[in-house]
Amino acid sequence: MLTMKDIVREGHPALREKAAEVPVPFSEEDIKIANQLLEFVKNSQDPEIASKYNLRPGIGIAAPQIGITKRIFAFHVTDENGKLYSYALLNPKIISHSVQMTYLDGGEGCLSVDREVPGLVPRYAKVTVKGFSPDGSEVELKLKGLPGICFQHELDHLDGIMFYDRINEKQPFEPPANSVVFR
Ligand code: K2U
Ligand code: NI
Repeated sequence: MLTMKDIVREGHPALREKAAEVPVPFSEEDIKIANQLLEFVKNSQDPEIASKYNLRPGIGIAAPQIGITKRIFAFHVTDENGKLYSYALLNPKIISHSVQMTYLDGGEGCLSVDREVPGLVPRYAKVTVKGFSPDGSEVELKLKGLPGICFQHELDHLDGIMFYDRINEKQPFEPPANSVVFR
């Protein structure tokens, strides 16, 4: 199982590369990576496992965060209505998005960033996304709220973008134009 020692931190080149599309049909190795990422996120939210293995709680993680520059990430997150979104996705993409923006009230953090970076991170309020599950089936989702923010945070990791790259340097707490806060 993956633990915190497998997670690379700021300064590691994998966090700044554009990750490569995963060849189809998916190899056993790429399927294993996808499943391990989802297992990590689930474990990190299990109080017993997280405490036993000292895991930092997360709702998502991307392959570049374990040093693998492939377009794979996982998320395990519940929306404001209690609907669980639990997916490992290969070759994920945003196929459309709202004009309206949002941002997480307290700003964002990252499993690869061992420091607080204050400021609001602009995200699309609603996204329509697609990707492929490890079994090869196509997944298309309409996401908003925390699942939508999480998807965009993880997709950024596949493009070498860190959340703080998106914070307004001059006015870090200025709400983005045309945005609604997510609390
Ligand atoms: O990619 C990662 O480093 C995991 C991130 C994902 C994330 C960060 C900010 C906003 C959405 C997703 C976090 O460590 S997960 C920790 C967390 C938990 C609950 C709410 C927000 C962030
Ligand atoms: Ni992150």
